Amino acid sequence: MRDAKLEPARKRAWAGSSCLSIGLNKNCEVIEIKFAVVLCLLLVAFSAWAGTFRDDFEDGNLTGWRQIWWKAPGNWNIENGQLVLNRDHDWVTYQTLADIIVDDVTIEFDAQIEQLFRNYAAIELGLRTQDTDHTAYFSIGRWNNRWIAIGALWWMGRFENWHEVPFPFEMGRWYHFKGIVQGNKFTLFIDGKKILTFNEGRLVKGKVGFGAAGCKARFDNVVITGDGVPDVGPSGYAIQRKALLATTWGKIRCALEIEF
Ligand SMILES: [Ca+2]
Repeated sequence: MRDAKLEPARKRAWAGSSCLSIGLNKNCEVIEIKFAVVLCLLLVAFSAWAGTFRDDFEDGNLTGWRQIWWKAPGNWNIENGQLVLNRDHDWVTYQTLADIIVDDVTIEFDAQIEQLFRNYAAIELGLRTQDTDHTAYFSIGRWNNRWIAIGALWWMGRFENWHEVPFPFEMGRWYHFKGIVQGNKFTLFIDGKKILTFNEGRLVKGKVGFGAAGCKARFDNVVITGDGVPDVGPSGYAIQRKALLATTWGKIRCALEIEF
């Protein structure tokens, strides 16, 4: 590999400084290898530990998202840089970050309800969604002819830990939704204002996403931040996956080249 090309003087200089920095000269080469491996692992680990996934849907695809639906899949389309869901069904469907499991996380996005189809019609934020029987969530919309914001746990197919407050939702108006979970605390903000919060300790990790039921809804500018979330965006994976892989490989190669 790169050892044949590495300049001896450069290698010696780095080796000397590394041994000096840890105060050891004996078995220097072994220590160097360990140091390089640790450096490599740290770089890779830090790149995976925390990040921000952004999607403004301007590239017209849903790469990186995976649908989780209750009862029936949804009809999702991207129109003019917005994600549109036509959901003439009482049960919700989500788009979640594919293959990403989170514990503490923040999800925010812009959304509106354009048309009502059912008596239950709402936009939802799914937090620590494990499957269709286990999720914590916020729901904002119409429930039995009341316009409310709900925070609850859907646990083994039942509503538990239910919290609700009146919320005068306006049809056709864009809102900025933000859901945060830290430890056991779940909090919902709408347009920067705290709407409700609740504590729940039964779900410690899961997927993160958004969706709707009983209406035609529009979504845009999704931003998800948290441990285990990759740095991607502004339009999801389509234009960034290559760059992300190149950056990660660049970090690994850099660490290896220093040593070998
Ligand atoms: Ca957009």
